[in-house]
Amino acid sequence: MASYFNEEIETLPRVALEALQLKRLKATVKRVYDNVPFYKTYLDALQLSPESIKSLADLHRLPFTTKQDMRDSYPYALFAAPMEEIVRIHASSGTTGKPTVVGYTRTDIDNWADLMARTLMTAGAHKGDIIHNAYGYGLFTGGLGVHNGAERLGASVIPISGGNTARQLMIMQDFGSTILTCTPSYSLFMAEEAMSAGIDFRNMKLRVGIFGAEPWSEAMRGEIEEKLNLTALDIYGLSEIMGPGVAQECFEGKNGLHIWEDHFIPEIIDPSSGQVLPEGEKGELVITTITKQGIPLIRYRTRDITCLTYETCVCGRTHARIARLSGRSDDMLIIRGVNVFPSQIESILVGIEGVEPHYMLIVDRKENLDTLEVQVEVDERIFSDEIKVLQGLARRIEKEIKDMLGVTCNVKLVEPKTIQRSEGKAKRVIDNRKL
Ligand code: DLL
Repeated sequence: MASYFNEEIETLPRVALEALQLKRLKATVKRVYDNVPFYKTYLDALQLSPESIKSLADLHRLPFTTKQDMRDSYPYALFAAPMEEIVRIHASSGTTGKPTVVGYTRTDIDNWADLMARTLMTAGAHKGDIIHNAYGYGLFTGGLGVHNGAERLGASVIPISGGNTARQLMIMQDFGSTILTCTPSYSLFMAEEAMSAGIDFRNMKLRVGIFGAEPWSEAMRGEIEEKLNLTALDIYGLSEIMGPGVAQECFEGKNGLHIWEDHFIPEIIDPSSGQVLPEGEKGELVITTITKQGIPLIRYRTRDITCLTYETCVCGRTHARIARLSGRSDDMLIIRGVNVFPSQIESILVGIEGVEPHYMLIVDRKENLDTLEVQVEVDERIFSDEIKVLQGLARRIEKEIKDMLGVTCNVKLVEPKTIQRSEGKAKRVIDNRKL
């Protein structure tokens, strides 16, 4: 039998769950209509008012919200609460140099902690667990999101954040960590480092790993479970909607991630037509938040590809499940946990003298760490310069990319006209990672 953080809500019969969703959806539409000019304009143009929401099916009549809308509203224009009520701000990569900004009220932070505690328990965590939280702390939602949930649950959390792997391994052993939270690729990197340091995970107390924030596969799950000697579970979330804890795979079922429907309404759409797809069909996940106050979003297009099932689950939870994510409907890459859009790199390159706007991103995974090589064409003049000048330019581009996007890369300058030109959509990315 599963243990629940909030049994009543987690096992709520679907009829009651849907009634709760409708009540909350109505309140959310009213909140954004009254407080966010963007939504008011949109709804007025469609001749929709908060009162036109009479059933959950009416959700489909509402407009989508996109990452572009968030960018156009940078930084605060989509906030539905006055700044006096916003107690936390997080951000993630946008499609240009500017990040996507989200704000949380005290109630939002409280709900998030509850949902993350529920998420951790769904993965089999309980009081007495020692949660080794190696998600990054900072503007990224991973670190603080998991942290608050662990405290809310009453577990002991180690706020180790990312990096310094040798120290991570020492602490994990000495402190008796029982649960590991980090990106799946970082867990494999830890395994590698442990191996070379002669550390055996079989002598550790880790039982469960809660891995997400980037795509991974069943094959990777197998490898992680074997190398780290634990049960590896999938966690999903995105900062626009809240952060980690939007959906979580349960320990008992280990087959799809429960999406917390008392706070979020999921839909799957055809990414090109926008049509809602039936249960079980693969498409883009769209999420409407129904309890958020700081920045409620109506039909947010996540760009993540998955499918939904409402089938009952062995764990007893009634909330729908999404399948492991199988890709994106845009060109966003996740490199060492950092979201990167090719357009962001492009906007950095165009600002640099002597560099042509022709580039190629080559992503790979070496020894379980993502690598990014940026091949950039330089103009004739620069190319005929001495090697020192070229090297200086390459280091400068690497530094600008690191400063702006937070991702380390290796820049390779190439001769003019060597990057393949395209007559249609330019191919900017070669992703050699086999996930
Ligand atoms: O990655 C929040 C998070 C932190 C989730 C810790 C899980 C654990 P963002 O930086 O806004 O937020 O990136 C969100 O990451 O739209 C997906 O494309 C991707 N992503 C998140 N979880 C998974 C997952 C956090 N389990 C974006 N599988 C999302 C595949 C994932 N991709």
